Amino acid sequence: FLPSRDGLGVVAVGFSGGQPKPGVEAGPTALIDAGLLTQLENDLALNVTFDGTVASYADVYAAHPDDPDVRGMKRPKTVSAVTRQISEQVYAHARAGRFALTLGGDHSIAIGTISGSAKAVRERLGKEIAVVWVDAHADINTPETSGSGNIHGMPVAFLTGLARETREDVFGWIEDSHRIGVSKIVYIGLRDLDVGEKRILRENKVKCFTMHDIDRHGIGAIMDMTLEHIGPDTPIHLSFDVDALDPMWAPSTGTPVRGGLTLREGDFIAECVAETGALVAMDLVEVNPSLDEVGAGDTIRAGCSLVRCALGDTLL
Ligand code: B3U
Ligand code: MN
Ligand code: MN
Repeated sequence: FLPSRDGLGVVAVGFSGGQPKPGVEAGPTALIDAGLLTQLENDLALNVTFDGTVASYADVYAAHPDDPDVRGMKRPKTVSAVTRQISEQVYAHARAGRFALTLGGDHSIAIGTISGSAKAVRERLGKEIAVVWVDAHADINTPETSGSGNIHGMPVAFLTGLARETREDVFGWIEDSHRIGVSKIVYIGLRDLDVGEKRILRENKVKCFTMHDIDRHGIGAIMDMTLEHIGPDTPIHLSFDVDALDPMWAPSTGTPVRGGLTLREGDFIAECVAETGALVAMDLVEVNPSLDEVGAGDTIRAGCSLVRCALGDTLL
């Protein structure tokens, strides 16, 4: 089984509304200006489909001038409308057999990317995707467990159905075909979890490899266990939050947490999922070049490296 790949579709999401810090909307432009797409086209000979626009969602913001909290969620209608749009874009790429690469933006956008790939892969290959979520955080708060109300801390809850809403304009558009089972997620790099999130992860027996596990077993064994849990013949969506890397390598991100992955460990994770031949989509999120301007170049270079590795650049 190999999900035959017919080129690469790029979605550039200049969106920061899932969290309070401005600047992360400039992530995609910074990555593209650093030459990421040229590298993929020239060095990896990928056939890139990209409309050349970094969406700013001015129309969505204008349509929701005041976007009052719903169940404590901040900017719920804006985030819902943006992620719904992304879901359709990723779906279109994946349905056509293209690898869907989404450049963020904050991690709330994974509500769109993963729902889009889950639906497309169900239709195209008759399979449920697995998700490798690489992050310092689990982003699995429900609106009720979240202390911050920031939706970038909730995408996994909405994608698994642990959080649900009936209002169509507040994520009620998410259908069963968009969802993934909790057993299909593997976390790598966790080190900053809320109390409610720990309970959710335990109660649902979610596969988690924390920094402690990486220290104990080494990243090689962790990747063996990750791919063993996922099993063969399973299309994989890699959602990579750059804050999984230690701030030494990626300081320009909204919520850096010390004690993270080295650059090599991050690249190795991407290389191992690429090696399976089953990777169908990747998100790279939370690159915020306006935070720690001294380290922005390092952060962007690290982001470009992770994407190249996930697309097979470092495999012989
Ligand atoms: N768990 C916290 C903090 C957080 C989650 N994701 C990031 N930060 N980047 C929350 O707000 O839900
Ligand atoms: Mn995240
Ligand atoms: Mn994070």
